[in-house]
Amino acid sequence: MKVEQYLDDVITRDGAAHLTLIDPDVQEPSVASDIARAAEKAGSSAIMVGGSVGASGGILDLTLHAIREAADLPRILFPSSVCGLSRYADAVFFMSLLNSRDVNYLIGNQMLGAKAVLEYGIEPIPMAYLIVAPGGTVGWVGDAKLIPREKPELAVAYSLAGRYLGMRYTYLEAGSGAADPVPPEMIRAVKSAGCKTLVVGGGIRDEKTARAAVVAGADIIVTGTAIEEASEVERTIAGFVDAITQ
Ligand code: 1GP
Repeated sequence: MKVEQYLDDVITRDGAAHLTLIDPDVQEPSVASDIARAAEKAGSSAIMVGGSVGASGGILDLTLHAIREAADLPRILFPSSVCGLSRYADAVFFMSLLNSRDVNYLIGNQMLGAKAVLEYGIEPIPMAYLIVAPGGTVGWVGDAKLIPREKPELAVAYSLAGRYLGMRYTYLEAGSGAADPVPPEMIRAVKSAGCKTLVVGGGIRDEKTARAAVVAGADIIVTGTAIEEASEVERTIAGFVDAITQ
């Protein structure tokens, strides 16, 4: 439980943690390495590596290598399927997309990948992954029955179900690049219902939105698109880190 314990310690110490999401399909490994270096300098707590389409095979391994050379931060896989696993990571968000209609995203890919996780020695962090409208590409790929934004009680019920199944993390996902992030009311409801570690991401583009999510109860904030599009990467990440830990 090294990476999970590390994140717990960061959250206890700083109130919240920031994770930098790198999608290997979006940039060359050399650029991923620049982002990782900037993330470490800016105080981000770990690098999440994954994406809905194309984050697998050689480019995934090369990106993980590039990140390792640039920064000492833990590298956590964020796989969309069994193809998103690699031996060159420290941990994996071992997710079940609880509101998917497709058994492959509920348990099929997990079964196919479990032996590799064991053999590679990467740390599995059990996670209830929930996709909230609008859901974006991941909602489409994962065949999610999107949780309506005005129905926090549905997110609470899924998060509780995940917790009772032994998942210590819940991830409320609005979809990468979402026009609207997860509503604070939904974050508040899920945290109030006793979620241990609550991750929120999708459409968080500015410090104010990140801060509002933490005030509502998020323990971990994930940003990808805002970093990909930033002209000054280190400053952008530092802004998020300051906003959620102040
Ligand atoms: C996507 O929640 C993450 O899975 C991050 O979303 O790219 O919108 O930051 P963004």
